[in-house]
Amino acid sequence: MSRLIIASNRLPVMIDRSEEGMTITPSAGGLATGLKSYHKGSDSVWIGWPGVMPKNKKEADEVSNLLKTEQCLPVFLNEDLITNYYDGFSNATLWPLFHYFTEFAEFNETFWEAYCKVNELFAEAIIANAEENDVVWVHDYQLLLLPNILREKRPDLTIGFFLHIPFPSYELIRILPWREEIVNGLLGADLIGFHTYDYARHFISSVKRLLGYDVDFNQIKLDGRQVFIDVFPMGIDYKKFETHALEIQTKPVQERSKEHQDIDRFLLSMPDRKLILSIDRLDYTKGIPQRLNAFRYFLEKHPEYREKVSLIMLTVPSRTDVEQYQNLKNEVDVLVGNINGEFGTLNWNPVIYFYRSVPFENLIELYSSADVALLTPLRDGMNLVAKEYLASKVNHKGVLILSEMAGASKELGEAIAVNPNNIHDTGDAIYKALTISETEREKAITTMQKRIKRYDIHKWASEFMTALHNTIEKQSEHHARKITTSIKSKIVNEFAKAESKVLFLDYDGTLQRFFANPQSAGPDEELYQLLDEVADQKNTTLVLVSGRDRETFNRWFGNRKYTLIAEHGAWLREVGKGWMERKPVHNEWKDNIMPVLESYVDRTPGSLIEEKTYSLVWHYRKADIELGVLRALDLVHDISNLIINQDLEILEGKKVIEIKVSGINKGMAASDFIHEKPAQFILAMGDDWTDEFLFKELPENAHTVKVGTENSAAKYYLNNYKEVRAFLSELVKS
Ligand code: GDG
Repeated sequence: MSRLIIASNRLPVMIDRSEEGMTITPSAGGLATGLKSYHKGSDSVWIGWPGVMPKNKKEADEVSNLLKTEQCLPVFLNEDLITNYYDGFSNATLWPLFHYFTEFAEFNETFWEAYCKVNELFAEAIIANAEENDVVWVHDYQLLLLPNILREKRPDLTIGFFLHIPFPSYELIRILPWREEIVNGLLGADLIGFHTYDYARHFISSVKRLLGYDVDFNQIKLDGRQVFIDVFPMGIDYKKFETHALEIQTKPVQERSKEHQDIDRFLLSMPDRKLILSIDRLDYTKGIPQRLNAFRYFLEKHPEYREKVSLIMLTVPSRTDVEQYQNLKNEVDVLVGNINGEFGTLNWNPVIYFYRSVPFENLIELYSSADVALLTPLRDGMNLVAKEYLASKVNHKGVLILSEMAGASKELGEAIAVNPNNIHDTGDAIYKALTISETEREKAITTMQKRIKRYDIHKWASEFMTALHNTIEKQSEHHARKITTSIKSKIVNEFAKAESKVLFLDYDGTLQRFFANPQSAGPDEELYQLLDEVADQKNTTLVLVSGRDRETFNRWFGNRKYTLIAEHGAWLREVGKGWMERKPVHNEWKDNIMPVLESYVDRTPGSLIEEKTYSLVWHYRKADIELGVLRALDLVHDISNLIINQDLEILEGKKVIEIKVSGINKGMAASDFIHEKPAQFILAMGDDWTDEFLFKELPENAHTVKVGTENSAAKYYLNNYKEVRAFLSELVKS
């Protein structure tokens, strides 16, 4: 059975150096709790940075031994790597960029090199521990390159990836100097999970725009592999919060913690006292100054609430040595001081501000006491605090005000949604939260509670793992027809024995890779040599059959010993002879179609028209990828209406639409050829839609090979042009 290896920057336990030596404590995060059942349930292992830098081998061994008891393995990072990989590329480049704070994003070559290095170190640690076919689940933005490093070194592994922060729009990603590397890094995974559909959609758009891969719904088609993209909104350990909140509520007042008693006293000191709560790390993504300004606006607009409502703001220190964070701290300190100075009284502080973290017990007390949670990040991957607050409101007396920019807002539709940049809107939401009717409040919270109770952290983790295992099945379904060693040797044997042989080979995408500019896609020396060898085989005819125009084909292959079929079968040129037209031309239709295509070129920058003897072709390979696909759909619709009863047909190829005289296709050309020159051994290979005619028309005994992973009438498939070349060289070497 395959084992699970989890990889994340930090481990679910933390190691600290104390006077007695190293100590180990569990970390409280949602991820650790959620994956615990998987982690502990099998002989799985969790790999990550333990949080300390051992001074010597003895200390390193001590850390490793402690971690072993928790099924964890360390990746040790030195100070330099922490500065450049963690503080640098992760937190000063990716974090601001992915949260739409481009002005804070630093692009620094040293950061990048350290980031690559640490991703390599993680890969080494995983590979050293991974058995064949193990499953690896990689987490978050610190390890974006890891999936592809693993894929290249260990293709047997099943790799999942989950991103905990937003994946931003392509407009942001395109700024990054290492954008292709980052997107390619992720594509090493079999399954990539995001919190929301928006993040998934942004990722797919970046893949299409940067790398040009075809995407079918939620599958990205790479050379010979598919990557699945899906949405898994992370949940919390609902039961844990609910149970603790129940315990706290039922505790007699005198047994409650000092902090809880303080809160109780505050609430009871005046009738109608209300508490609004916010909890976050002190980070510029959290919208803390905007929130304070909204609270000030609320107090100005509703003086009747003065002395009645306080905002408890728990702000956890974070990245304290970074300048932006220090500036933010100063800004928040000043704002809190101003509001308290302006509105406060001897008995009342409008903002109760804590700049520290609190133990879990106090956290639950805050959650269960607060009448309103005011969570207004400017960007947030998910925001678990929102869910934790809801789970802790066991008496259902809570209202959630939640930023539209938090991933959680997609699931928590019953919350009061605000745009955190709109101070007035947020201030009015506070008023609404305080005046909402009891029935409405209870209905909203119970609906949300039901939802997040059902899709909790355990469900989240198990859904991801199930989806990851399903990708293995889907990939293997697809591999059923892959040319295996035994199929290959069968074909090679037949080829060696046959007395007459013909090979029909498509050109673009089959023998040569795709180029953005089709004119640059001429044959390279390696290909010429290979094709010459094929054509030189005894009793063998090599036929190149393509949609290309005959002038180009003549220029590339005119002096070679290959038979050429150009323009989808309209023209044939046998070795040593001139071009022969296979069907009389009727071309008057072009005058009607050309203006339509021209109007599409005008409206689709980067697209172009090619005129061939029997056809007109609209290419959109160089157009904006999404616009191109949209226009192609429209074009097919427009042209279909125009060509009724005209003996014309439309072919949809890879980023091309071709309108051509019907009855001319690669299949008919090939079958006419076979009719004239029967052969014992027939092989046909092609990657495109137009090659399907070839696969369908050839006799049953022909070996037909699709290049690529799409559905096909071919019997077998190979992944890409490189595999085709390797296959042909084996054939000729036999
Ligand atoms: C990433 C994404 C995404 C906070 N203060 C205290 C405390 N906390 C706990 C909360 C909660 C967690 O920290 C913070 O939740 P976030 O949702 O902000 O999660 P992060 O791990 O910071 O961030 C985020 C998340 O990943 C999950 O994918 O939601 O968008 O940025 O669990 O309870 N806990 C204690 N004392 C505190 O003072 N004990």
